[in-house]
Amino acid sequence: TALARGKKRLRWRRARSGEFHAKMEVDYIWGTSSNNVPVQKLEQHFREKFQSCQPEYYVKVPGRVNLIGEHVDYCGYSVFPMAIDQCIVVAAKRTNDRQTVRLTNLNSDRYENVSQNIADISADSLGKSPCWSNYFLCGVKGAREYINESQLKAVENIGFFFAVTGNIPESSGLSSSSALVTAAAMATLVGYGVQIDRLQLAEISAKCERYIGTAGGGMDQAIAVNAKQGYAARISFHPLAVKQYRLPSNTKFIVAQSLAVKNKAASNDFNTRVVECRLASQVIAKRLGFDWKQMTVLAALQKRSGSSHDQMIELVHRHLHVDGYTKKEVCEILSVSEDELNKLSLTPNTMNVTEFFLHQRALHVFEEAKRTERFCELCENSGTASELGRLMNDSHSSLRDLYQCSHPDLEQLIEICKRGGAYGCKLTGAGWGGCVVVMVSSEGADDFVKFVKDEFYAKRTTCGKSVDQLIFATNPSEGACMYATP
Ligand code: ADP
Ligand code: NG1
Ligand code: MG
Repeated sequence: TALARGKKRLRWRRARSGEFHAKMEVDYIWGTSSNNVPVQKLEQHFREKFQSCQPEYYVKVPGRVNLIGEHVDYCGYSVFPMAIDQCIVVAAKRTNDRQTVRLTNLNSDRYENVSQNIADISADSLGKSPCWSNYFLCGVKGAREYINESQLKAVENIGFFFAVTGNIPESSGLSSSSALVTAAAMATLVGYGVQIDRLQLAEISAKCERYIGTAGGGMDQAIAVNAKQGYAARISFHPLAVKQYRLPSNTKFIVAQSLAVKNKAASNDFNTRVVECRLASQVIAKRLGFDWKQMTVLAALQKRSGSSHDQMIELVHRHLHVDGYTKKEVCEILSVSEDELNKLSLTPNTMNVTEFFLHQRALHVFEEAKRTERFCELCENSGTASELGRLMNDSHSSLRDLYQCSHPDLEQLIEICKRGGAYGCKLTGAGWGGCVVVMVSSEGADDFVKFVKDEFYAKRTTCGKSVDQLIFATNPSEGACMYATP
């Protein structure tokens, strides 16, 4: 099938006047890697909630773990993630209920049912609350923004039934949010019968997730859509590009939850980091006499100045002081009023931040960009596990000390992983809790997992979760796919 062969285009049949073509060209063999997602239960739930209707198609989008290149995607630098088995699954059916999306979740104790007129989904309403349905509706909106006026007209009578389930540990840095948003965008486009390229699907999903309020970079959606089974990927931006990489054969990657969770859209911590990087770029640009308003990402600044990573690191030391910057000081340097700065550089939830650590954040980004390049080189040239592990350790130290996005519980877990004989370990995703990713030798993996279970999980309450869900070995999984019911 097109997807199983990894072809670039998802070839969905065009929908004509509301008629659904059940025989799609894309049908993925379901079950081979749906990793304990209860598809049967989802189908039953779908029938119960939606007048005994059967789903017409399913969409499955995986979470991801990032091996290196943390907090650099929104600065324009490459990242190195792989998709995991855990995923979001959406069961879908188009209805004649004009423009109404009805949304239900298999976990109905936790996630409320929602019914929403599609045309009323607005950026304003999505940004008001990071509730689960708003993530989904971001995806629906993103899909509709992608299609043109005449396509919109052709689908104006279509409504949807959507039922959702998933097993990506949420708010833990494995990108459950982006899997949900991307699955929603994909399910909507499939229903509309609109074709889209995988890279474009990744881009529209990254863009529409920002309606929830986080100014993310696009790594999560790019790997969720473009991952290939057995491969990690180097993802680069502007323009978006994906290069597949084999990982060293004698190693295994273990993911372990710190048990501290962090919803990224519920506080301004994530966006504060994004904005600190933006301001660092603009302040250095101003010092160098460039058009600083255009220099919103550090990679653009590097390109404009024609410098190497090391030269950028020198510029950080020369032009950015270690103490925090007040907003007033930034305004003085850039010769703008606070109102102008709000408009040019800040997000609604960072306008009241009083102190910006530009030196530390920019230093992390340039050094992490350099480490990521090195990591890719080592993967290409049979680098040793120790060399790769060292880069992961350095990445983590930098995230903890310069980026200040770790968590005390996660630090304990890191310390135990190191004692357990890891080649390398680091937090993955945005941080402030969430998961660590650990590189271990293949033959030592079982002993390592047992060690961490005894030293970390046995000493904590795990909120009813089985320990095997909290620490597991992971292999690179396949990206987003769909399945049309026969
Ligand atoms: P992550 O690191 O997992 O991406 P985020 O804070 O970005 O964490 O997003 C987590 C949010 O995504 C949750 O609060 C919830 O609203 C939504 N979410 C994740 N998984 C599911 C699911 N299975 N069902 C419904 N909503 C989900
Ligand atoms: P998580 O933790 O999965 O929400 C976030 C961003 C990524 C990236 C990482 C840090 C979103 C949707 N995701 O991931 O773009 O910046 O943090 O490397 O904003
Ligand atoms: Mg997220």
